[in-house]
Amino acid sequence: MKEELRALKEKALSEVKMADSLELLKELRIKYLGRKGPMTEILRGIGKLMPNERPQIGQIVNEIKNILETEINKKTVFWEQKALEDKLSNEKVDISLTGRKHREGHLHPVTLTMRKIKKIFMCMGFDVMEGPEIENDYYNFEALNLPQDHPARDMQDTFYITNEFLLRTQTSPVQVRTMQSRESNTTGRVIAPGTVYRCDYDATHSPMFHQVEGLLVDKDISLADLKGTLELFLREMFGSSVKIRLRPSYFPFTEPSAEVDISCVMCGGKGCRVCKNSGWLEILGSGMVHPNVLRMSGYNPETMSGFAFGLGVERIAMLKYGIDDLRLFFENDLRFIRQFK
Ligand code: 2U9
Repeated sequence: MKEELRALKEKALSEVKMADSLELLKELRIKYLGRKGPMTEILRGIGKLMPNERPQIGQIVNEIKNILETEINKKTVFWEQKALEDKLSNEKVDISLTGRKHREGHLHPVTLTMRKIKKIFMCMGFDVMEGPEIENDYYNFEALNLPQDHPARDMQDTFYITNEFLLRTQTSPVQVRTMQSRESNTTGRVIAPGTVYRCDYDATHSPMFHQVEGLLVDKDISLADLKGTLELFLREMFGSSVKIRLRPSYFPFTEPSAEVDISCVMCGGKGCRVCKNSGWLEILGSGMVHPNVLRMSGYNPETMSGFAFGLGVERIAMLKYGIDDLRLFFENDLRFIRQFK
């Protein structure tokens, strides 16, 4: 019996020694130490042995069980450790690998142009004012000297929400609201940048576009102030060599009114395709604020005067960057947009 137990011990130990996986060790634990294993069998049949042999055999079996248990546990810890190490090295993040590069975004050319315009006027002491894009007939037309049935309303046909509410065709309502919110006859200089809407669509017009309008009200303001301010702005925008000229024009909200031209930024005034050989480019509209407009906003035109101007941001951006179709700004073609990084 002792000899049998010794052989069993050797066989079990050598199998444990050879075991090279956790699964195998689990099987060996069941095979040798489980309820149906040889050790349990022997202990169960111990009663059949000679009484004097029983304690000795019982002791040997328990010793073998303890030795096997210890060896299986040691090997299990070894293979568990090995599995963990394998997992850690297989799943290791290689921090030396170059990551996937994210494309950096940038501002839209219209935003860039808008920011530049705002910055120049802010440096000249203008406040930036904003207002609603859905306006009513009074602020968009009436208060700007464009009563019902005024023929100039046709040039600013827009999108109506109701008979009274519409998408604003210009940012002038912002200046009207500003004047009306201030105490009568207070001096002020404001610009109103923002989105405006008109029923227009071709290479130089879009149903949605951006404007910056300006208004300065004070005592003794003249056309010379208007010209000086706009000349400074246009030189900052297009370079110090740019020349300007004023041409008489008509706007219902200003009297007198003038279109402002700059010497062509493409040919320097010599004449080219862009300026249609005239050497000049039409850049913005302006004028002295109409007495009716001042009066309707609570100002006294006898003591106060002011000038106003308006420009289309897309038009400025087109001239600044040499773009010949305004629709390119809104088509979201990244090949176009990425050129302005
Ligand atoms: C108030 C009074 C007068 C704003 C002005 C223009 C001339 C003008 C156009 C330029 C290109 C619009 O985007 S565009 O088509 N604007 O020519 N705008 S004077 O005059 C005002 C504004 C506010 C209270």
